Amino acid sequence: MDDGKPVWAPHPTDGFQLGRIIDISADSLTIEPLNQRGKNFQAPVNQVFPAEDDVNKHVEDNCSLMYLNEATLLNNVRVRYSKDKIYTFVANILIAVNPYFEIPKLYSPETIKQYHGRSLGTLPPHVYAIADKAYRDMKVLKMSQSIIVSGESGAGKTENTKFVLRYLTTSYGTGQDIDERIVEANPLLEAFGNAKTVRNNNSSRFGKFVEIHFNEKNAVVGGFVSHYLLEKSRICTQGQEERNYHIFYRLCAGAPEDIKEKFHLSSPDCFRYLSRGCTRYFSTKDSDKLIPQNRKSPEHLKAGPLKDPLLDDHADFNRMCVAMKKIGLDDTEKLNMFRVVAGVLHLGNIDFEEAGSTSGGCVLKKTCSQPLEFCAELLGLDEEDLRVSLTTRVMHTTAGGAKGTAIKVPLKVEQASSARDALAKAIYSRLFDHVVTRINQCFPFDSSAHFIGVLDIAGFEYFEHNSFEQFCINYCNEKLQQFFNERILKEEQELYQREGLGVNEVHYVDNQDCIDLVEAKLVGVLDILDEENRLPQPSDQHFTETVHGKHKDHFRLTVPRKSKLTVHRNVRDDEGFIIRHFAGAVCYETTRFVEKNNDALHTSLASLVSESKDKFIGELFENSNHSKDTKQKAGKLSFISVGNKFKVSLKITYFVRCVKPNLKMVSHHFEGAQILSQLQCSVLRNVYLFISWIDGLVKARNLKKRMEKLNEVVSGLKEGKQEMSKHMQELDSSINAHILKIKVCMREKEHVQRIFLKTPEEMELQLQAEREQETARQPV
Ligand code: AD9
Ligand code: MG
Repeated sequence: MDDGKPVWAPHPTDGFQLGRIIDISADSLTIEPLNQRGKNFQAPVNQVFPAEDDVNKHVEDNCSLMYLNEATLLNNVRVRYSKDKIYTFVANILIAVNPYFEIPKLYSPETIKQYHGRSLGTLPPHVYAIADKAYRDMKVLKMSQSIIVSGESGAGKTENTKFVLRYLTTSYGTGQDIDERIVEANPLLEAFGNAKTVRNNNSSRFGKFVEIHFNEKNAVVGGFVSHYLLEKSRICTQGQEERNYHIFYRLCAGAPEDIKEKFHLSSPDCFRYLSRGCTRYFSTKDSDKLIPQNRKSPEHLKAGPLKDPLLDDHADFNRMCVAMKKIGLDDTEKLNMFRVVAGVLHLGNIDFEEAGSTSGGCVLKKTCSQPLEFCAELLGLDEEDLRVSLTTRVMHTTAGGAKGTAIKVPLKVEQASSARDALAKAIYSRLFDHVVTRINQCFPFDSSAHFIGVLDIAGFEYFEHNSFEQFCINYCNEKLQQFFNERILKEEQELYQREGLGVNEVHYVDNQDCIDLVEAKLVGVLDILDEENRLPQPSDQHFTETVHGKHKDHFRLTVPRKSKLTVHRNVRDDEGFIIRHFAGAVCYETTRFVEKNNDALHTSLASLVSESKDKFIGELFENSNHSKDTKQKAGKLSFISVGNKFKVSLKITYFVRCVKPNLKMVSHHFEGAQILSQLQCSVLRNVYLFISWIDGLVKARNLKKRMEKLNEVVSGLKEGKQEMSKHMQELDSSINAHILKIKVCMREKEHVQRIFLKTPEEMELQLQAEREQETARQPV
């Protein structure tokens, strides 16, 4: 790199800039930027990379770059992005940059046809190319395949997942209803499981694994959706400028008037569960103002998250209804779902105040009789039973170890509020389970030979403030990382070792200890949190102290204050903990961990809803098991079941790594440094392991070839050497002979000249005169 050629050196906003090395010291280089002569700066040796000769040239597969490093990769992706080429291969990993606008014809039916049956690399990189490769591998190898789509929030995972589904059903479907239904299931899933967040207006708040099943003839026969970890805390409260699940707003905005009346719906601003994210207008103290209001407040409708200029809840409601119809849900089912959603909204408006008696309990606020009435009516519950179950809990007195009589223990205001929220979370999450179950019934299949599974998983999250939601998402990613480690890196490494290629071993970090820290029985953070929730007076502080107490010297866990790992030293030690994840250390602030984890229904509420007069509600709670561990097990098992599917049946995995080009969520804007950090420390970290490894591999292969060629030349040279010296001798003697001849000729020439005593010019003149005389003698 020190031969004066341009290099890529770090740049604070662009990621890298072109420069020239002008001085070298032990551990740093002095760089002169190409476009700012004289503005020299120092850069660590390991952050400066050789640049390609033509930095404006781009390649479809990063592996075909002359120099494969993170700077050339970033530049290649940047050049391609500027030409609206958002897909780039890194071997069989596809990088997909979110364009934030519709690129003409990129996903058209004609494009789908083009990729049909074409080998990887014969057409420009595309998510269709990956889908088709997975299909062809399934067909040839007779094994199920998987495609993992990952990336940070808003990077385009869900959109790319949908493109894969559409590609496979269009190309290899039977042209029947089922193909359309698999695609149309998405708007419904998104209505109930997606929400507006500060990072994505349509953020999936659950993970999903969609399987497309094929018969022996490799035609689509059906589909199956597994979901896991729906973000339940969002049902009751949202971050600033964020919203609850789309369905709530769509129902309020788009439902026909008769339905609105029947379900007592009005503006979203009238519901506590929809206005928490809008802290500009509401706080808990404002709750009185919320209840019950069958009016729209012009002030509340002016702006803010409830009225998002980018989201058209009314039109989206209609689109969702079309999708429901297409997948085969009838009006009764649709109304059942809407009724439960409305019931949850009214439940949220029930509020409590101290009873003012010596019992220490609470009562419903006077203004809450209507929400109570509406909620009970919509959920098929007895109004009085609901009131009692929300404000008391049933305990059994024990007499001599035997269960005694049941007594009603009054709940404090906070306890009743959290019981109400737990009920809302239980009802909504069961409704979501039901939506998924119903969707699965819409594309049934008797038997299938293989499937292609697409995993759409929220990527590793690390913000300024990280809470329970980030903890759950990062735990999921840690599991996925483990899968990646085991299946991809380990297997490929073994393969290269078998091939005898001297590629350096890639040292990936085994993250089992991190997973144990979260999910181990009794001592894992999840179990400690569940245990805290069971205490009579749970607190975030006590939970945090227990976590630190149980894992004093754990490599993966540390206290925020003393840690140098993150910048969150303003978080007190009893307010959080830092976990060293595979992708970096994250400080979790544990305030409201207990509340967010608390979705355990106390027995009286659980039995109240499961005995609902309403058949639909009754069925939602039918197979429920209210044992203490239900929630926690469900959280773990449902992910593990996805993981197990990988372990059991999948061989080859393709990765689509989505990249968010900028935080503004706009088109044609490439924030290099931001993208680089996604590539470096986030989900793409392994692509880099992969790249450096492929880089090593490529170099090793090239080296091997060059060595072979050189050896050929050397042995050729040896053989040729003797031959050559023989030739040289022959050549020498023939040259000498020639020289001799020339000398003889020269001497003869001089002799002739001397005889005639003439100079060559005189001889030439004489010859000319003789020729003229000769011509004159010729007869005319
Ligand atoms: V989250 O983790 O669920 O919050 P995703 O799923 O990664 O996130 P999503 O697919 O929802 O992101 O993409 C965000 C938005 O980017 C979409 O709503 C589109 O408006 C936009 N997008 C993403 N991919 C494309 C694309 N290939 N073409 C055009 C796109 N727009
Ligand atoms: Mg998504």
